[in-house]
Amino acid sequence: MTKSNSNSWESTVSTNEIVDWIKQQSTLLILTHAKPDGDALGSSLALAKTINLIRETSGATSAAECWYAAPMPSWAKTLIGNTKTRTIEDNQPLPGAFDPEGILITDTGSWNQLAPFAEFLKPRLDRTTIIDHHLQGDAEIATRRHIDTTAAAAVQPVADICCQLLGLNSASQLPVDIALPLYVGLATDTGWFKHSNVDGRVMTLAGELLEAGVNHTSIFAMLYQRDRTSRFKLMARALESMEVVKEKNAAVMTVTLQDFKDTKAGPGETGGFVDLPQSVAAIRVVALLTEQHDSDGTFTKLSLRSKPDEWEGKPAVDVNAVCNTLGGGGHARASGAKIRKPLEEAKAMVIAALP
Ligand SMILES: [Mn+2]
Repeated sequence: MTKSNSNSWESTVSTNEIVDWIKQQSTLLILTHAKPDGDALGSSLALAKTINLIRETSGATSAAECWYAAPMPSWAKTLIGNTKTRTIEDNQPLPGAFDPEGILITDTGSWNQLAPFAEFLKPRLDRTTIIDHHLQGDAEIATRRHIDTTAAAAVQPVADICCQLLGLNSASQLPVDIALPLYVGLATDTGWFKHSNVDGRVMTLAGELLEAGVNHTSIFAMLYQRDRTSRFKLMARALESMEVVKEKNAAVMTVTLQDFKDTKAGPGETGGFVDLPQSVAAIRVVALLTEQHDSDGTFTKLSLRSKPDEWEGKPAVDVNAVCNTLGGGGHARASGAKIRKPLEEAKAMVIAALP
């Protein structure tokens, strides 16, 4: 039995209690981490679509909307459909007039990842609820938290909430436009059902979502077969930069602002690069360092991945622990950090932090 404590990063409410809380809110704003991925978009949109469906069928007008901090993936539009969303570009002020009764945050609970919304959120923490599956977060953001670190994706607890809101026994009964974003979150956070976080619950939910009518081949094509050539040129730069360190067990790749400029690729086009060197037998840890720019200047974004040595029985490096020492975190096998240092300096710090 886990104890509930309002100050530590653990669950304080069940999904049933979140369902009751949602029903009491007349207007809801749904937020997720900046630069949203499949699980961030999937979890937030499935909730918004479910809440709005209930309001529509009961005669009231739609009342849930999602705000996203750019950049957005190119396929986001297909998932969004007719759901009310707002994308906040870098340095753009947040809409001041909207004052939602409740705020739901999915797939994160850390200030780092919610920075673009911080000024809006801070005076409204008492009306905020978090649904997440990460190992770390800032508990002060919401006293109502459902954190399932055993879930592979945030869409898992969200699917449960959507079913409860609609009075369904199984996700196979969900409308397809709600099943679709859930499937996207589940498939992307598991690396298309191949990461260590896949278990029976993941496959059961995936099966139910397929029964609900999700077309998985068209989702795969939408997510992974619509790249621009600029992404390939950038990928070549990243692979070219690869350095093998730590007795050939770790690979470090860098992508510079100049690489983006030369290849005409956008900041959203580095997805999946960090997974590539893992196909090398000896490589057990991969670091991708991306040079980025925001209103506070240039910084380095770190992505870290690890894999166990299946032949010699060595466990995977806990990259969450490594990222913790660099001010970041995430999951044991997939983590990240935002390092406010120039690329080369950040690279030296990362190599030093690796076991
Ligand atoms: Mn996630």
